[in-house]
Amino acid sequence: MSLELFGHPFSSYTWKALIALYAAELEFEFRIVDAEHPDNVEVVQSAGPLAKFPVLRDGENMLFESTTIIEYLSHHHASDMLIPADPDAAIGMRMLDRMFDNYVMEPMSQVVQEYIRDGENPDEARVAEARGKLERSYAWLEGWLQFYPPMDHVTLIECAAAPALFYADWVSPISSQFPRLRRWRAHLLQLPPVAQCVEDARPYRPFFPLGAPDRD
Ligand SMILES: N[C@@H](CCC(=O)N[C@@H](CS)C(=O)NCC(=O)O)C(=O)O
Repeated sequence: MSLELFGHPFSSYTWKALIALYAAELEFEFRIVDAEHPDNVEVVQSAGPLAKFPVLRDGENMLFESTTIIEYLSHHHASDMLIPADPDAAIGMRMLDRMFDNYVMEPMSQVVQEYIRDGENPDEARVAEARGKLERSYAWLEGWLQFYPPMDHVTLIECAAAPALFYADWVSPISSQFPRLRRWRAHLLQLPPVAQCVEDARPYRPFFPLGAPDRD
């Protein structure tokens, strides 16, 4: 039975799962979730309580939550290449995954949501608070990167980091105060599985609520 991923090419969490699928060189069907594909929307609605994507279908198995999807792919289809089988080695990786989702993706998406709510008149206090959180995360990552050299190998960390940093930098540019983080973001974007996501999402850039920058 073939793997099917339901998501959208411009969605950061869809990228997270796509990067894993591309890195493990797994065959899969991409099912776009949009108004023109109501069947795919229905699958996503039936998978989890809030109809969020990505969703992975593997025969009888239906999974939502990008990290869970990567855990499943790594264990069942990729010989543990995305998350080490050794529990201790995996703990640090899972902590970083939570770091990217909760402390980078979340404040980035708070800013985006504020512009979706009212692009002309976003709540400046909320935007400033979310950008402040991003700055604190950038500072933490700058320190962490002393011990984590850029790798060509893709793990759960790269899957979570690449989309989070790609869009976070659009919302709150990573300043020259954080040279290691800037270099690592550039490194991540040129990894083939990530570059593929960047290219496939390019046609949707005009829909970015803050206006997509003319780079990347
Ligand atoms: N924690 C979820 C977050 C998924 C998520 O927020 N997906 C967004 C797209 S990037 C979504 O489904 N948005 C549509 C909606 O919330 O209705 C995961 O890791 O998969």
